Amino acid sequence: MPDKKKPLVVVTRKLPDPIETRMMELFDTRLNADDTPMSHDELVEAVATADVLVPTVTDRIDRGVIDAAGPRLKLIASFGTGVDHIDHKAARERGITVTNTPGVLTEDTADMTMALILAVARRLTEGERLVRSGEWKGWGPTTMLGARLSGKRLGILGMGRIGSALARRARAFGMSIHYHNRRRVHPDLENELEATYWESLDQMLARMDVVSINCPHTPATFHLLSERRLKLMRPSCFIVNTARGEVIDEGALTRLLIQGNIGGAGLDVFEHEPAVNPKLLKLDNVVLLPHMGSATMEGRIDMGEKVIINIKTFVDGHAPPDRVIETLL
Ligand code: 8YV
Repeated sequence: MPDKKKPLVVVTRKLPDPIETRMMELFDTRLNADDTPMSHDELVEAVATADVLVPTVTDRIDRGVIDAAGPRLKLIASFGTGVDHIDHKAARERGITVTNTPGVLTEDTADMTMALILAVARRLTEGERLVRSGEWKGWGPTTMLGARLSGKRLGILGMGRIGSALARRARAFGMSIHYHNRRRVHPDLENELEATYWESLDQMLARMDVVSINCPHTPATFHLLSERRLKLMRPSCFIVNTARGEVIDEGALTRLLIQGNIGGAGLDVFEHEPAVNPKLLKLDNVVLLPHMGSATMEGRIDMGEKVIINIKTFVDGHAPPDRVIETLL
């Protein structure tokens, strides 16, 4: 007999085994063993009876899903930091708390961002493709030349946790740090990073060698890098995105890359994931990854533990630590 006091927790995707096991011990947990993403109808069905929903970035928790929630659903404990897949207004109206898992994927995502910057500037994947193709004719003094990172300017769009962690790494590679953010960061952090603040994103974009997107996707950042802004970038500039595809106008970026108005791109996220603009696939100066910025085993376990802590504190009657406050979005 299931313990009636345990909350019914529906997990939409397969999580690491230790997390699923602990959830099974603590809650009346419904797992998704074969990891097939749930359809809209399946999500609607799940929220009708669940006390807690644990979605991921691949689940669209829109107003339709939230309106279908039964009276028991009081918590959406998302597995991930970004929360743009959830309609927060609809959740608030229904009195549903939303939590996420910030902080634990900072270092992994910053590592991947640095890896993408290196990969684009030094033509890593292009070189690898050449060797694998069997077409490599041997070393040449003017072949496979990339761009030196040391001494170059990195413009970080969004100086939050991941932006700052990226800045620390980039400094170790000899890059100088520039940033644009909704708010200027604390002087201590600015001093530590020797970072230059740009109130005007346009002004910053026009002067950078590399631009990295590290801000969340919100209504205010949708297509923040519009065609007009992308055109401000220097033709040699590289752009990397490990945040959300929607922040860049992917169509405009693709056109500008093809026209040679942008030097290269490293993209871990896409506007219409998992679809990728087919024209991007043909470009050599583009490195494409399948949204794996935070994909380490350690990170996934830390994320799962955060989800568990959020659920446990909530069902024990306390405010969960990682509540998403709508006004901060
Ligand atoms: C996660 C991410 O893997 O946390 C985020 O915001 O983009 C990813 O790195 C994903 O969201 C898990 O739901």
